[in-house]
Formats: sequence, structure tokens, C-alpha cells
Amino acid sequence: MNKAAQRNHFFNERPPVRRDCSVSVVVPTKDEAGNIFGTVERLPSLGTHTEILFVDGHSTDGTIEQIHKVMAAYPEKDIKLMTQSGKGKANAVFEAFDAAQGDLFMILDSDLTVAPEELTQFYNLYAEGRADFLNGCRLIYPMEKGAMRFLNWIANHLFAAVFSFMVGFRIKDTLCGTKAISRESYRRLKAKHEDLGQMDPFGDFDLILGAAGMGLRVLDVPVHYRARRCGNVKIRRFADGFRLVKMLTSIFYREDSRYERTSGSGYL
Ligand SMILES: Nc1nc2c(ncn2[C@@H]2O[C@H](COP(=O)(O)OP(=O)(O)OP(=O)(O)O)[C@@H](O)[C@H]2O)c(=O)[nH]1
Ligand SMILES: [Mg+2]
Repeated sequence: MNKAAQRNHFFNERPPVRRDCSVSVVVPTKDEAGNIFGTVERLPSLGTHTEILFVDGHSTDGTIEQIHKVMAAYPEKDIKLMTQSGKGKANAVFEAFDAAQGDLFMILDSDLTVAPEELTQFYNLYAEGRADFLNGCRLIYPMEKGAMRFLNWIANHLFAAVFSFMVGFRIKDTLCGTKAISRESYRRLKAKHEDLGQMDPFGDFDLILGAAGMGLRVLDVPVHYRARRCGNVKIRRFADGFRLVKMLTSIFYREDSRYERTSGSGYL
């Protein structure tokens, strides 16, 4: 059975038992001091245990101090802090995945543009056995004015079209920061792709391509998308956009040996 058929087969056969588990919510932060308390206070409790793992990118605006304060204010919560060794969101997220203790890993951006409350539906979909990789999708509900800049909106649609062609099924929003993958799937992904996050500045492409390449059941989960209330955007639209195009081009032209061609469903 090829990977696309395998995926459809799984979609049609829901596992009969729930798979309740513990959750690690990885929260990348870079100069997000004004958003730390909101993140912790609004994050619902998920699964059998919720670990909140902040991974900081050498913030200079008091973010670290805010994280220490929130840890002291909520001693009953399992809040941890680590500092990434390198640069960029992908490096932060993958280092945090390596340290996380839960069974299901989720990523929640600390800009709070996607509400922490929405993670409940990610957990439920996973626990009900409906999917193995949950990908937030900001392009279904109406968006708050100013949430996504016009160029980002265009780029998102272009990347979605290219990705859908590459993975052999429809994926609508490749760059949403909110995602969930199990510890076990991440372990398999890492074994196959040692250099996760080296070409991809955010980690979104590595995760989607990796999930599709392993034949995981990938599900777009609609999320509401709001404008930032505090702090500034960290992505460098042109430099990071160029890196993403370069990554896709190298996979497309078979220069990147990490991806093998599969029968019928593209370049994974
Ligand atoms: N640890 C770490 N976190 C980062 C880094 N760059 C961005 N982040 C965090 O990653 C999340 C996403 O960054 P944003 O600046 O919101 O970028 P974006 O969401 O891609 O861009 P917008 O769609 O315009 O909001 C935020 O929580 C940032 O604080 C980094 O280099 N290291
Ligand atoms: Mg953002």
C-alpha cells in the first residue's frame, strides 16, 4: 500500500479506544515579556498531565524574568524554562522537543495570535485517534483585521499549493505555528532527518514533510487568528521566505537526499 492509500485507510478506520496521554506544550519566546502570564493563565489543562516548556531565544526585554515570575506565581503548574543553544525558532522548537517529557508535543507561539484555549481541540482530535499530526490552519475562520500581512497571505497560499502537490494530499496552511505530534512520531522523524531545522527557519516545513513522509494521518485543524497585542514580529519575511523557497527547490530537484521519492505521492 502506498503512503497516500495507507493514510486514507487509517482515516476510514478509527481506533476503538481513546489514547489519553500527557502533553508537553512547547512555547518558543523571543522578546515576549508582555505575553508570558497570558500564555500560562489561558492555557487549559491538557490530557493526563500538562508540561509547559518555554524555550527562549536569548530575549533581552525581561521575558526570562517574567517566566521566573510566572513559575513562582503558579507553583502547582509544571512550568519549565530552557534557553536554546542556537538561533531561530526551528532550533528552539526541536531542542525543546528533545527535552520535553510528555507523550504528545504541541507548539504554541507566545505571541498569542492563536489562542491557547484552542489547544484543547488538538488534544481531543489526537486522543480520539482521528489524526497523528495536527496542523493548525488559520485560513478557514475569518481573520482579525491586521493578523496576517498581505504578502504573508499570498506566500501562505503559494506554499500551500506547492506542498499539496508535493505531499499528494491537500494541506491549506503550511506556516501556522500551532501543531501537535506525538513523542514517538517525533523520535522516528528525528532518526530519519538528523538535520531537522537546519534549512527550515521555523520547523513547520520539516514537520509537515516529515509527517507526510512517514505516512502519518495529517489533519488541518481550523484555528482563529488574531493580531498581536504585545511585542513585535520576529520573522524576517524576505530572508526567511527565501530560505523556505530554497529548501523546497532543493527537495524538488532531488538535491536533498533526506527525501526519497514514493510511488505516486510526490517527493517525500
Ligand atoms: N526561542 C525562539 N523563539 C522565537 C524565535 N523567533 C521567533 N520566536 C517565537 O516564535 C513565535 C512566532 O514568531 P512571530 O514573530 O510571531 O512570527 P510569526 O508568527 O511567524 O509571524 P506573524 O505571522 O507575523 O506573527 C513567537 O512566539 C516568537 O516569540 C527565536 O529565534 N527563538
Ligand atoms: Mg506570530
